[in-house]
Amino acid sequence: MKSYEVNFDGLVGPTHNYGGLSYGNVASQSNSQQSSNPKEAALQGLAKMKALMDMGFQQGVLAPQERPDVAALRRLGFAGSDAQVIQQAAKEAMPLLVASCSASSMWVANAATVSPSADTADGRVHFTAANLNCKYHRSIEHPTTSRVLGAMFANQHHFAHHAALPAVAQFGDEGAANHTRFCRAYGEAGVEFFVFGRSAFDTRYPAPQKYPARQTLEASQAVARLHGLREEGVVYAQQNPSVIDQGVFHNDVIAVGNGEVLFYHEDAFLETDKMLAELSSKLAKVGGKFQSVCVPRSAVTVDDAVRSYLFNSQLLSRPDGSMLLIVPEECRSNERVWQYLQGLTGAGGVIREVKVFDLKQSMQNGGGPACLRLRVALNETELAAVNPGVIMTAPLYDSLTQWVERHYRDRMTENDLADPQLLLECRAALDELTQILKLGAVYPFQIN
Ligand code: SUG
Repeated sequence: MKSYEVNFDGLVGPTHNYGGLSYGNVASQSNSQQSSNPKEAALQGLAKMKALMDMGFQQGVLAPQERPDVAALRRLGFAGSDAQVIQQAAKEAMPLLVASCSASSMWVANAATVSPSADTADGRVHFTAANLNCKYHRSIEHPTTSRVLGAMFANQHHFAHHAALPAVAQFGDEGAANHTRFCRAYGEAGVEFFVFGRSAFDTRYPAPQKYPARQTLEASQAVARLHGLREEGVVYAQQNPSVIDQGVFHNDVIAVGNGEVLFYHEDAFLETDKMLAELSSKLAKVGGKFQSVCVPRSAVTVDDAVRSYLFNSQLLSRPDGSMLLIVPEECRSNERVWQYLQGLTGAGGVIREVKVFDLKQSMQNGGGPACLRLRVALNETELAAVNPGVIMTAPLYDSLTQWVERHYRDRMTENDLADPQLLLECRAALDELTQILKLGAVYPFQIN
């Protein structure tokens, strides 16, 4: 049976703004308080989805969330009408209003961890929504994420959904951003690679000194158990704490894998040789031949990687077996990174082509091409069971583009977030979106 990797991209929500909310994420911190352009952000994302679809890749779309999250503000003690809740929060606790307005659900690599049916004990595709509990503005995403994923992958015969892990730092889980899967073919059993930043219960593991390690070993292990993965099909590795301290807040900022290939920075992991050997032997047991492409620090420093987002790229398989790398424009403007990429594609290895996309609106908050997509490997039968409303087509691209043009503002600052009218605009837009994507009622304002 045919199988595919389907990339579901997060549609940028109408409140996209630069709130400076993510300590440890260099771009988020350095662009704090700048004015953003939600319309441009959404159109940049849609352009990438359309381009990948036009290249022949399977592409889907994941809906944004209801923001401002008035219910979250009410849980923090703000009261009255919706407008009063927003105004009171703006007056007394602006950082909380900003957090409740974040469009951070666009980075759907953090929405969930997904295990394809070929890896799981019950032969279903498993999803665990990420609790994202390291940052308040992200910790409020998972209830709606679960409803949206449930509406997209509703068929219980093929899809199993798990609630987010307990919302404490010991089970900090950031989803697919710290998870990669290696396989010979998408429909065959593979090796799932979980990368964690620290251990919550075992003091033998080192931890970063400056910035938080968002993913724990115990969270990754819990996800592997929930999904029914075989021990032989799982490899755990620790991120190098010193790169977390340099701004690598997720592993997908320093490594990306696809098929039988891991593309990574020399400083990305601890005990790299042991980890590569385990990946290689476990992949061999399911018939695969592991290949790694290491980028030496002498060619690209960790700082270059963090600034350019070289590794936050999409590594995609082409029909001839070679691979294509989708990188952000920031890679072309970094001389060393661009030179490295020229050498890489010219060397006759597996990665043959690089395509550049302008995702500046998202990049300024630390979200590159890979952050914007959730990968779901599906066989033909499973793909046919996905809600067809969320699979990208030329007409859907046109409808979504027109929807963005109609509903989005082209400038957003803190003052705009305090405007109660914004909530009404967003709800009107999202109500229409659920009809376009055929999701049914998924937002708090639609179900309460
Ligand atoms: O969680 N930025 C996100 C970026 C997530 C990128 N995802 C992956 N690497 N997979 C984060 O730090 C910034 C929001 C603000 O500051 O307004 C933010 O949430």
